[in-house]
Amino acid sequence: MTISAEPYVAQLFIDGEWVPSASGATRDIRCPADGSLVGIAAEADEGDTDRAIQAARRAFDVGPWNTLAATERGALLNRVADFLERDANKIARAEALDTGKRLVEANYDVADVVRSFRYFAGIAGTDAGRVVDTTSSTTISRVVYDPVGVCGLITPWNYPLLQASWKVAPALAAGCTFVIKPSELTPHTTVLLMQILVEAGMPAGVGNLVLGAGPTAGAPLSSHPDIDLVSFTGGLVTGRAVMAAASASVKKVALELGGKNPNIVFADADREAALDNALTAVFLHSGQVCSAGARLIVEESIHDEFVAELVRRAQLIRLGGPFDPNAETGALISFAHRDKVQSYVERACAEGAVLRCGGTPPADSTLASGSYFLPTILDECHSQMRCVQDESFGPVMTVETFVTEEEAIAIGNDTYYGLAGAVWTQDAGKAQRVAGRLRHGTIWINDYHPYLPQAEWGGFKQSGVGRELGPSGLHEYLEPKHVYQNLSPAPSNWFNPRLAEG
Ligand code: TXE
Repeated sequence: MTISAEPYVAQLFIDGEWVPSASGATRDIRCPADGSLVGIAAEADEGDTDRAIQAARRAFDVGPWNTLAATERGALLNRVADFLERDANKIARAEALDTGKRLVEANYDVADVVRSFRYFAGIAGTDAGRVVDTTSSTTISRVVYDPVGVCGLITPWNYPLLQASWKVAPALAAGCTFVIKPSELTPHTTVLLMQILVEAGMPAGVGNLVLGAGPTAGAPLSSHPDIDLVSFTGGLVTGRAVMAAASASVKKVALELGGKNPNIVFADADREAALDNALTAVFLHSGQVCSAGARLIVEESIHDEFVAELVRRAQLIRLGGPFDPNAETGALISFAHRDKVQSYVERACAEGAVLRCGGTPPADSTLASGSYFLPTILDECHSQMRCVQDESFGPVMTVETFVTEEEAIAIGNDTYYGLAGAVWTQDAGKAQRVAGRLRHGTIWINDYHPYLPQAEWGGFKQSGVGRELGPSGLHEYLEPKHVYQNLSPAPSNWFNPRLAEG
């Protein structure tokens, strides 16, 4: 089954020009759903990225992007949102083909991207800083916000355009310039976004795009002395490498590194809502979601009945390609990633987890050319197990139990990650007590997955550094600067006034 039309051709965008890589190298982009060729992308190396960084540096140092009124930058972001809406169908299709996700999910993603641009358009210029009381009528002290400078933006493959928008929109609103490198697996929608930014009036050099592998095309964005801030979304291991490389020139660093997110279900929860959402929490986009509720922590008294019903439903989830109207979830991003998920499940079983369903690719021969993996439930787990601690980033749920509220909180916090978590109970007081003590960046009560551009997104502990979205998502790209003015200058005479005498 071939689901793509003519493959797209993706080039680098450096200093206002679409260009091939200096070496002429390219990379084939294949749809995870069936392995068909969907695109051919230029493959940059360190030299290409260096040129892109120099362009962004010049555009920042020479201006005038960083000195424009912030409201003008906001107006550009609103035009971008308009064009994204105009091209929504084309963009969603491109995202579905690169990632293998269902078109219906890609449509939601594009709508979310539009909301991100509109949110940052709206808050651009709304915080002019503050005046500080100097206790003197002859001095003025202000704290203002400067753009942080040239930003390196590195994004992954699970939500390529959405994650790009969470970085590009605030960077531009703040007056920064940037070089973005999307995942080498899913470049298409970031290319389309750059085309739209140009159409909306972004000046040459302000936004630059490099494509290719992380260690070559991406690495300079965290190590190059001309980059002032690196914002990275991806895996923990790469995130640590980015942070280490950034330390040589003491860059600002923003990291979103995923999570192993607890979904805590009390016996008094609305049973149908908790069941249904427990499935979506972990199996949405085949578990390739940083906030996936991959860790079910269920009150012991309802465990058997709850898990039996989850297993029954998980086995009914239909897998299929982006344009299959019957599909309920898609393929994993690559065969290499599927192998990783499979070995994660095998290791979990070896350490004592009980496999209740899934654990393998589907037997269905019509899915054999895609990197599909069955929804998987691993029971009888506990937090000392690697499978409970480590992210699988696949459709894999681990199940643990608790007896007391205190125990539920302790288990929910027993992780080196801290991105998100949920609590299900009809007792509002208990919900608030548990939410208050969970050490995660987002807590849902009686829900899973909603997020708002107005609310901060990011993690405690090793889930990352800094926040995206919300006012903090803009402030990542701003440097506070204290400006102090003496309206009545006079000698301070700190040293003996004789120094001033001839
Ligand atoms: O991610 P990488 P991978 C997790 C998930 C997954 C694991 C590995 O658990 O199994 O990460 O996935 C670029 N310098 N998440 O290997 O390597 C790379 O080209 C600079 C969670 O695909 O983190 C891509 O653009 N950049 C996550 C980006 O980093 C480098 C989403 C992410 O790739 C680089 C995806 C380097 N040395 C995976 N090496 C989330 N938080 O949502 C790679 N890159």
